[in-house]
Amino acid sequence: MELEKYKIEAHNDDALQTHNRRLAFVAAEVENAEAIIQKLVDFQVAIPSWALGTGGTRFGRFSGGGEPRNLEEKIADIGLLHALNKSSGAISLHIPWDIPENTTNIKALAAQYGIQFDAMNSNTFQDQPGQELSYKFGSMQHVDKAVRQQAIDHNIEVIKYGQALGSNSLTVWLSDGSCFPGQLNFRKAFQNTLESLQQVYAALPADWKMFVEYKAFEPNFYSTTVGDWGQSYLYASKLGDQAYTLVDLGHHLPNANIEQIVALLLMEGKLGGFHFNDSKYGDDDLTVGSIKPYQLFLIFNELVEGMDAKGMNHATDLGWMIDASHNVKDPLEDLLQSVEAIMITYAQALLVDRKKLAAAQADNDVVTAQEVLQQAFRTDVRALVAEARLRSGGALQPLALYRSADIRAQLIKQRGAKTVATGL
Ligand SMILES: [Mn+2]
Repeated sequence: MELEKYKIEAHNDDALQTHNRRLAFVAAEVENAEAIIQKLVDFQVAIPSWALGTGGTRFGRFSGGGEPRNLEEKIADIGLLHALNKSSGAISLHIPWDIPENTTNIKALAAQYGIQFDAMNSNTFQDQPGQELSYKFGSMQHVDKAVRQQAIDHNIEVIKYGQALGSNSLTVWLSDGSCFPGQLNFRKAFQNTLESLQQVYAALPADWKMFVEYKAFEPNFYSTTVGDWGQSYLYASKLGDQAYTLVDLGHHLPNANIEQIVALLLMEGKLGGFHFNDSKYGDDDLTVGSIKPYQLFLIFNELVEGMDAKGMNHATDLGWMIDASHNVKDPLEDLLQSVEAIMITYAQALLVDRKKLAAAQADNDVVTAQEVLQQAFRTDVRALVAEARLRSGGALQPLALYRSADIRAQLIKQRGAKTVATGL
C-alpha cells in the first residue's frame, strides 16, 4: 500500500499551529537552528530488510499481522516509513533471506519509493536448505578449507547482487568462534578468517567498502573470532584501505565505553558504519534510544566531533543503519521510533558548544565540560526534527499519522493476519 500525499498534507495542516509554536521556542533557544535543520534533512538511516517482521527469540516468535511476504513488500514497507519520516531512504539487504529474483525490477521498485540500496549483508551463520557444507563449527575460520571456500564464494555472490542493485558496501558479520575452552586454536582461527576475508576483499569493486562487524559473544559463548573492535580493526588494517570496522551498539560487553571506541576508530580513519539499537543486558536489539539515550548522545557527540575534525560529510561518509528487532511491537512503529531517536540525538549532538567544551577541557574545568554536554542533551529538539520532515514532505508526527491512517489494519487486509517475514 501507499500513503497518499493528501493524507500527509491534511495531517500536517492539523498539526501545523502547534508545531510552529514549538519551533519558534526552540529556534529562539538555539543559535544554529537553520543549519541543524538542513543537516537533518540530508541525514538518512538505512532500514534492514530483516527488521520489518516481528522479531523473535529462541523461545518463540509471536508474529503480528500483515508482515511483508517477500522482498517487494519489504520495500513497500520501507516506502511507507520513508513517506512518513523522509529519513528512511535506504534498505540494507540480507542474502539469502532476501534474494532479488530480478535485480532490475527490484531496483526500479525501490527507486519509485525513493529508496537506495545501502550495505549488503552476507550470512554464514546459518545453514541454508540444500547447502553442501555446514557452518556448525564456523565459516571463514573453519578447519576445513572447503567450508572456508564456500563462505568466500557466498560473500562474493552477495557483492554481485549488490553491484546489480547499486549498493557500494558489504557488511561481514561472522558468528565464528568457540563454545568451550580448547575447541579452537585462536591464532589459526584468526589466520584462516583473515585469509578468507582477503579473498572476499580481492573481489571488492574499487568503489566499494567492506565493513567488518564485531560481536562480543553469542551464538558462541567462549570466544568469538571477531569479538571486539580491536580484532575488527586488526582485520580491517591488514585487509587494506577499503576495509573498515562496523560498530553495532549491542555487540559490546556490558558498560563498554562505546563513545571512546568510536572516537579512536574515527581518528584512525577506520570507522566505516554503524548499527543502531539499544539494550539493557546484551544484544537485546531494542528500539534505539529506549534504554540508554544519554549513551547514544555521547556516541553521537563523538561522531559529530570526530567527523568534523576530518572534514567528513555526516550524511554520506559513514554507513548508518538500524539493526534491531522487537518481539512485542508493530515493527513499523518500532522503526519509526528508532529513526526518530536517531534524528533527535543527532540534532542534540549538533547543538554542543564545541568552543566552550574545548576551553573547559583545556582548563580542566570538569564541571563546565559536563554542563556543556548536558545543556545540549536536555534541549528539546523535537520541533527541529519535525521541521526537517515537514520541509522534505514528510509528516509532522509520523507515528500519530501511522495510527490514525490505520496502516497496519490495511496491511493485514492486504496480506493476511498470519504472514511471517523472513529474518530473525
Ligand atoms: Mn549488526
